[in-house]
Amino acid sequence: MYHKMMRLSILICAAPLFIYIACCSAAPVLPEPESVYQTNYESAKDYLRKFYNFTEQVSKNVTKILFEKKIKQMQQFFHLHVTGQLDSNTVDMMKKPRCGVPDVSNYNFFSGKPKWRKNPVTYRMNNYTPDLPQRDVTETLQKALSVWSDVSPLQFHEVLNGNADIMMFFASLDHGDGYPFDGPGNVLAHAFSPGEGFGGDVHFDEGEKWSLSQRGINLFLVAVHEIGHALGLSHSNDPKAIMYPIYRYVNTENYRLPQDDVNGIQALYGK
Ligand code: TQI
Ligand code: CA
Ligand code: ZN
Ligand code: ZN
Repeated sequence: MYHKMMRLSILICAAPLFIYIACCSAAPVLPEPESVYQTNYESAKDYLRKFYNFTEQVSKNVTKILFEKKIKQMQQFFHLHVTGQLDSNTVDMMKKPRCGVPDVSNYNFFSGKPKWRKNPVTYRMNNYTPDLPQRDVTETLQKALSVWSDVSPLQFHEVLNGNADIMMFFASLDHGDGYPFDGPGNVLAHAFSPGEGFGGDVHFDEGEKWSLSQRGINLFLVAVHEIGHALGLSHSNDPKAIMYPIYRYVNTENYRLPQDDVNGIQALYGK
């Protein structure tokens, strides 16, 4: 009985194989499997670079792991069998013509996706830092707000007294919200996600040496980052994003919001 089944299955397998060989016999040479894999691998990497923010890593092993992860993301997106392998369904899908917009972004939201359900959103500058002329602080924080309003339908209106949605101030150590600052270094500032009360508020650590240049801590860059939080963006894993959780100085003249952050704010509020 067992043998009969074996034979049967061999027959079933053999038939399509034979047809396949017969069909392909007209082809001049069968391409070597290895080189097919190589070209697919190279073009798959191009594809993942373009649409899944894949980047080659220094370590081959790390590249391999990242490659598998990105393949899985892509398979998930297209509802393919998620194998992490460059199987034929996946290769076929990659060969299909498609629009040039990446499938995955790196921005993130807070859980529950809090956002402002009003427009304009009000802000108030409650105090200033002695590190910089008052006019520069006002101008810098306004510039940081407009970085976000320039690429979204959001508008910001300043209020000079009373409560505002986004209350901004400089403070040292304990300042009444349960998240005391820590003097020079470490935490530079923090912000609360959109909501009532502390929601949307932005606090800067007066313990830092605030600057508008590369020295000390650049107020503009930190403000853009914190306002991002105050509008509902959490950290991104795109190293180019302003919402990437590592401080890096970039030229702030004619500053343009990185694409990942533009995608993030537009996903939340529209274009
Ligand atoms: N302040 C942290 C931050 O804003 C506080 C924080 C940690 C946080 N996790 C959070 C705030 C999640 C909201 C949601 O990220 S920080 C940077 C950056 C800081 C860090 O002082 O460490 C900037 C402030 F990105 F450079 F690391 C501003 Cl730009
Ligand atoms: Ca600090
Ligand atoms: Zn605070
Ligand atoms: Zn942050």
